[in-house]
Amino acid sequence: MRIDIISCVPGLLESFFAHSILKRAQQGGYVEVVLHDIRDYSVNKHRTIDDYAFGGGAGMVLQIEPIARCIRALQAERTYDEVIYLTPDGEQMQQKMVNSLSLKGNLIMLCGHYKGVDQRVRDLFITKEISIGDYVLSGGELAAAVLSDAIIRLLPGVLNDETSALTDSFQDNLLAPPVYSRPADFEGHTVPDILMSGHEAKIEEWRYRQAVQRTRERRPDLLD
Ligand code: 6GU
Repeated sequence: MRIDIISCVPGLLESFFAHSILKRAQQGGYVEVVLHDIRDYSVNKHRTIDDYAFGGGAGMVLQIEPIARCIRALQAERTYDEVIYLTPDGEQMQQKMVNSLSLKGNLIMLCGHYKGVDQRVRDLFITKEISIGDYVLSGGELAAAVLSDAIIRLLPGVLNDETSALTDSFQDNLLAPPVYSRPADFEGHTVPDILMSGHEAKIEEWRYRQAVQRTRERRPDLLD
C-alpha cells in the first residue's frame, strides 16, 4: 500500500510517521507514506495556494489549481483506489471503514485548512470524504495521521502479534477487556486470580465477559 498525503503544512506529519509502529511498517515495506506540500504545486511565483472566497465572508479558501496539479501528477504515476478529503463534514470514521480501507491499494489523503478547499476540488477529484469526529480541528493533518495510523496497523505483518488487532476494542463491537502485567501485587492491589490460573478457556471466557460488561457500562450504543 502507498499513502500520499497532500497538505499545506506537511511538516506537521513528518515526525509522526518517523516513529514507532509506523516507522517499522515503512521500513518493513508494508506501506510507503509520501508527504506532499501543496505549495510545491503553486502556479505562480509567489507560491500562493489560497485566496479570498467568491461572494465574500471570512477565511481563505485553498485554490483548485495547485491541488489539481498535485493530484494529477500522482495519478499519472499509478492508480489510486480512493482520493480521500479529510473534512469535519465528511462521513464519520469508524473501525468498519478503516478495515475496508486497509484492504485497498493506493490512497491519496487531502488535508483541508482555512475555510476549506474550493468545492470543485471535491466535485472533480475526491472519491471519499471522512471526518474523525464531531469537533473542529484547525486542519486535516491530525485527521490524516489518525486515519493512516488506524489503517497501517491493520496491514498483515505490521503488528508483531498478528492476532492482536483482532482483539482491539471495536473490532467486534466490544470494548477491549482489562489487561495486567507484573508485578502481580502492587501495594496490595492484586491481579484477578483467574488470569494467574493458567486455565486458558476460563481466561478467554472471563475476558469476553469483562468486554461485554465494560461495553454495557461505557458504550451501550455498541451493543444495539
Ligand atoms: Cl477531517 N478536519 C478538521 N479540520 N476537523 C475535523 C476533522 C477533519 N474531523 C473532525 N474534525
